Amino acid sequence: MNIRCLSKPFLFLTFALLIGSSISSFAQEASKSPKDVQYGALYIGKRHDPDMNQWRQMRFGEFLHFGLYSILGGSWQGKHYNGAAEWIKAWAHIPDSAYFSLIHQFNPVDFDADAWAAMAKKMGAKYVRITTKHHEGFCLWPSKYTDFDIASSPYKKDLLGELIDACNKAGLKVSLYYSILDWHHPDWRSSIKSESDSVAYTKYKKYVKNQLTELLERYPSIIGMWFDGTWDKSWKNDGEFSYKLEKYLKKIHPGLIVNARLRADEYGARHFDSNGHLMGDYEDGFERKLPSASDTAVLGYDWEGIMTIPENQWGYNKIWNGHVKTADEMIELMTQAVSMGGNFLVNFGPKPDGSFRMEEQYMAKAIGAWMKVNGRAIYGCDHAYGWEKQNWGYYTSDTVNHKIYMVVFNTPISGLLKVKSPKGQHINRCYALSNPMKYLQVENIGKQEFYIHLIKQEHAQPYVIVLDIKQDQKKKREQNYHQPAKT
Ligand code: 16Z
Repeated sequence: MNIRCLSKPFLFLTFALLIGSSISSFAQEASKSPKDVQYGALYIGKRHDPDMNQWRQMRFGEFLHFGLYSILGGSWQGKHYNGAAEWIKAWAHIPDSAYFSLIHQFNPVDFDADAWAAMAKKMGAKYVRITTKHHEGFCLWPSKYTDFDIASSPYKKDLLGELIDACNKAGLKVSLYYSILDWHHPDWRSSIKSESDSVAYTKYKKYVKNQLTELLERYPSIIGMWFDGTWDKSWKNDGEFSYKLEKYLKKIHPGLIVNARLRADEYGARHFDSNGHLMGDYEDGFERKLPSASDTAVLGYDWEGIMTIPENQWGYNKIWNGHVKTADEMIELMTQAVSMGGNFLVNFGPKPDGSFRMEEQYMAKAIGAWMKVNGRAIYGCDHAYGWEKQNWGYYTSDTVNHKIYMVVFNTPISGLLKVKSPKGQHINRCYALSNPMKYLQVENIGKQEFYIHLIKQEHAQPYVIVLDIKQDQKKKREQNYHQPAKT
């Protein structure tokens, strides 16, 4: 069997197309002349059912990449590869037989479902997403549709099921990653060039549908599916299939939350259909980067950013080269995401024995300590409509409790934080979240413009200033809108 991996330059091109497509221009262009799209968005606008509302309120989650690649940790035959560790089969041109034989070494003896759940919980995550099957094709649950699964490894047990139970017990929700691209399955194709390709790929799509049905039936508590590996022609050119698949999954699992990457419409448009409407329930293109803090284009739909701790490693890599993010940097990225109305996930790549490297343990602890004190500026918060971003950091808003949170990352030398409030919103009280009894002076310096006088100017960490807001009844802004489903 040939390695059906993609070459390096092609990968970068794909990546640019996949992640870099400008959403705003897409939406603008498409809105000019509505096209007749049969396999586009299932509905227009944001979902406001209880499942989606809950998902949006959670705001912060943990991503886990775990598979056969974890065993190699970025090394093959004495050579280390700095590319993303979960792609090592491609970087090191590992032959199928050698790579797929890794299944006989998969034995995470130190895996402790409760410990994994506790780590996510302690970090302050509200949901966990794990790779059930990455591009390599190895399944982290015992699947009746393949032997290339955990049941056939020395570990044997249902790691996925154990993790889901432990997470649920700890009060965490679970979403599952599933790759359409599959280097192992004999019927997977990147493109359809012959009748036999077509026959094979039809079988492969049946396999996908079977496995997804199996996952949803085995693990009924899961809240979402996150699809990856959908950029190949074979998949993109069958918009009808992914359209029907999204509908089917939501029918057998009502409330399921699906990322936009699953879909392509019949014109091959991905993420956003040919009329500029988001397909799936949220946009997922914000991978290792976030929209800029002034990009209002993202406010019309739900979205989620996913972040690696090192530059570009999802699966376990023994050696982290390049810049490794600190917890404070991660907290800033998370805050930025929430300030732009998005969710945020931090990725972890457990070691092959099922334990976590020190850097990851430290990251989880440090974020958790911050979230314990400041989490209310994140959970349940949204973009602060009308509050113009200032240089000290980011606003988030809790409209239920009428609070605006100022998450401060850069304290001005003057000790004065500038605030411009939108018309109709009045600052009743202002205080540091860490010291709510001590009100801070709010000096009016102009029309809707204020200086908040800090008491303390030295801060070792990002901190939160709270504004209690009173809003004029007549100026109440409509923050989110939802148009009824098209189908
Ligand atoms: C080259 O473009 C990419 C970059 C990352 C193709 C796939 C991916 C995969 C990563 O392996 C990881 O699972 C990430 C979430 N996913 C998009």
